[in-house]
Amino acid sequence: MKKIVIFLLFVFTILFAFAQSNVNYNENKIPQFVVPNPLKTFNGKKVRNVKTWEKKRRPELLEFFSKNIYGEVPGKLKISSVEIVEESHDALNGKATRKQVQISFQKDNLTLDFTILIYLPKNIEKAPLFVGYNFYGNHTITEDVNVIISDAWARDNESFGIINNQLTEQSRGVRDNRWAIDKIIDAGYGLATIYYCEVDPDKNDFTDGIHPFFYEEYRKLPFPNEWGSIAAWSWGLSRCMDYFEQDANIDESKIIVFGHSRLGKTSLWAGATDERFAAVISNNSGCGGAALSKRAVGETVSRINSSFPHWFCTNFKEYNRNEKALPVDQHELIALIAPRPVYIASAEDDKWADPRGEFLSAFYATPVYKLYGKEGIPNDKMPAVNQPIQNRIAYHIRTGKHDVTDFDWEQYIKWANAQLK
Ligand code: GTR
Repeated sequence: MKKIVIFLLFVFTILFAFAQSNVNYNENKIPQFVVPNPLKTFNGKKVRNVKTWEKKRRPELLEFFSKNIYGEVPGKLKISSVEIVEESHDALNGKATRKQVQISFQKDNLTLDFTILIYLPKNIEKAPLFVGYNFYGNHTITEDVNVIISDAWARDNESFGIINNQLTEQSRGVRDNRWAIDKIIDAGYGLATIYYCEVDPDKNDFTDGIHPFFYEEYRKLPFPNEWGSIAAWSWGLSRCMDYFEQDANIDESKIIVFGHSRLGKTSLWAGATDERFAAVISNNSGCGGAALSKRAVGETVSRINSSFPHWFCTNFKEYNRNEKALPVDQHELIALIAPRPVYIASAEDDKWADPRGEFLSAFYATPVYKLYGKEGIPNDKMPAVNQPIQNRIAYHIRTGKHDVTDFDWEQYIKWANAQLK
């Protein structure tokens, strides 16, 4: 038995090493490709003004991304009830109000709820707000003992004390380094966060989370053009927005949707599909987020679709090892956010996410922002590390690894101050 295990480990190690060696990080080995022109319709017409962009080009791009990449939401579902399950005016040493708001959905015999943890600065009547998902539960973003621990499914993580897919007290505050709460509140912004697996557990299973609310009984899977998990998480952010519109202490005209990594892919899609979001931040989002797919640097379409078959819609698999067939690329996802402010951020050591590909997307989205008279990224030369470009399209590459740091938040706050005034 022991011998078999050792043999299998050996085989896996070889296979893993082989798979890694196939990852391209070399600029000279990037396939030749043409960057699709965001200002040319699929049947070749030039887009010369905002009207044609908004009436013709934007809708056809949005439709393409919906049906072929993230997947369409198969119907509509309204919030059934909202309950403030906990509230305190004495949070964060007295400078903030904390609210934990449960959003519930009911349909036939199904129920689902998720809890938004909200901190609002006390000295502001109607606060602008950053909203974003977290990876391991609301209680991981702060040491605050009053934050409720979710009982939703969680990926096991021994160092966070997560076993049998259950979150525990042990992980309270373990991710507080990723959420600069004090800086955010001191700058006059609120912060709202939700545990993403409460909306849809991050696993290849369409019978859980919000998905089954949208299917007739005979159906267990979405159609090839229908949503994967990223679209489901984006949908959840829109439901948060529905709530923010009702909360008298929140300025719903200044909601900035934020996300890191897979959740940074999600924030871009949420910003593209829901124009109520005033600004979008996508931190280290990589493949299927800000990075250009056609470069095929680091993580590729086929890799992401095989490691995470549930993130995108089935139609996206058509482009596995076939990026050249894509009539769009991710700069056009950023362009869908125009003219609203959008911030793309990379990390120097996060090669898997292709920092240059993330930067170039921001650059190639610029002509659409220019149509609106807004400034994007001036040229295709990447800025030096830790030297942000902060226009209506903003970009930085910071030193360090795949992560969210105080440096990132300092830039986001400064830029939000300038853009949303
Ligand atoms: C990686 C994945 C990336 C990124 C990341 C994350 O494993 O390959 O696309 O989304 O996970 O979300 O942390």
